[in-house]
Amino acid sequence: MNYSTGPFPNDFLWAAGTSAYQCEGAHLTHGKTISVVEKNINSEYADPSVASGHYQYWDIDVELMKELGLKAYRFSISWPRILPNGRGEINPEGIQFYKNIIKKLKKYEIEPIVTIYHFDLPQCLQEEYGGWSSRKVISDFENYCQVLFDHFGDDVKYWITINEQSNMFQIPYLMEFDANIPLEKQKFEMNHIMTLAHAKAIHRCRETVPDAKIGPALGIIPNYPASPKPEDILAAKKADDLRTFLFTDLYLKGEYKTTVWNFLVENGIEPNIYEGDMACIKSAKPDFLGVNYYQTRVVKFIPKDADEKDLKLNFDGEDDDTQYEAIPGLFEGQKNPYTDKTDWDWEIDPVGLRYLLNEINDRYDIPIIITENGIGTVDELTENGEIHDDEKITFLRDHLNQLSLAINDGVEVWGFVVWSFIDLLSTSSGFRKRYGLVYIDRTDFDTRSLKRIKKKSFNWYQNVILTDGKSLQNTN
Ligand code: BGP
Repeated sequence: MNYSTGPFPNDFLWAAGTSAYQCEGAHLTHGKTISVVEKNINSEYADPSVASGHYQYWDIDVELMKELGLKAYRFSISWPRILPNGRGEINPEGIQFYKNIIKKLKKYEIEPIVTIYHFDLPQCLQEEYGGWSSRKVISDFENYCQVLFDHFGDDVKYWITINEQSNMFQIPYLMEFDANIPLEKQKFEMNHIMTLAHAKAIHRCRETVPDAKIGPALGIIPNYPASPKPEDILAAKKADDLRTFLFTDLYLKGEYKTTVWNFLVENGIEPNIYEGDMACIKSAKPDFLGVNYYQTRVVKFIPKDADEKDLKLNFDGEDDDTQYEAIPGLFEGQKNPYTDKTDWDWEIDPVGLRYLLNEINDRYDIPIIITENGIGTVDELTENGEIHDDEKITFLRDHLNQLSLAINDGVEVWGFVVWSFIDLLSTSSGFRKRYGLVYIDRTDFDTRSLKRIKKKSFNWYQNVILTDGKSLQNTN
């Protein structure tokens, strides 16, 4: 890679991102069928039928990307828009929709980075065989990937296999589980099946689009020990093993981490591994690791016999993120007294990004792209129709500065995707929580004009891109 004299490489991909169900709308029209997440998301406030109106206004949106100066745009393709029955007949309108976007991106020299799977399994496959709980999904996913590589492979050279496999099983509305099987057992079985699907996607990509780069995007929350107590230090390590390195070791080394495997066996929740599974996973080497980074977490040790009533297993997926995950015998999350919090109580920790990137680099020595980073805020339109989202600017500036320090530390990072390009349906909180550089004129309950309005952060990021990050050293 060529390094410039500035803090970022010359060919750094300055990007922004979205995902299909969060921005497109038109969720049951133009040949598309419903996905699991669209069916299960809290419909009281999160209605995917219109979302950000991107299906209708994609053209305006790409014009705005050009104006912003984006070098790359990360978006996801909706499986049920391409294959309404999960497999078989292809929806030509779906293909055309993404072809139009890609064509216009290429015209403006904006590199498409395409996520193959961002939470949206076709609901029909869930009903037919239980979705990710069945090995049948692997060949359907493989076939879906093949359709994408065949139709878009000439123009798309960056592919993300699966978004946030690490979080998928923790957030109830992203998956459907069978009430008759112990939950944790199902989760790790599904995780194994999904890892195989990811591996198959890489194999298909190598065969069909050999000049493309492909890798997964993980949501990673690094864990800090609550104190210098040795038990707490170990608890943080175990939390990282279970919530991060389980996935990175599978993707990047093709192995189950021994500490995690032992934990799974001790609890009788290990997945079934068939002959050939691990060879398939190991031989699917990603070109890069995508990292979605929002926050860190503090954990302390809790004994096995801790009072169950006080324990919260996993996120509840709703607004109240102050409910911390706790696993008796391993760890319990708690608030960090040293970091600021977002309006949704997420820890704001730019230094944590540098820490994480160094950690990954030391373990795996693999090129990295930040596939998501940003902050959800309550943005208000002023009387003049402007949005002064200074909190977002500060957040992004601080994280980008830490990113440049990580690059200086020797970590190879080739791109940064602001989450998100336009305001979209927050996975947990609808339109109250806005991540976009571009405001969408709508609320949770009123779709209003869907007008696109550039926020202050849009102009700020435009300048960052224009100066290749050199403006970061200055002010807002
Ligand atoms: C990641 C998802 C994104 C996005 C983001 C913010 O987990 O990949 O799709 O939603 O988190 O999360 P939220 O919208 O819940 O604030």
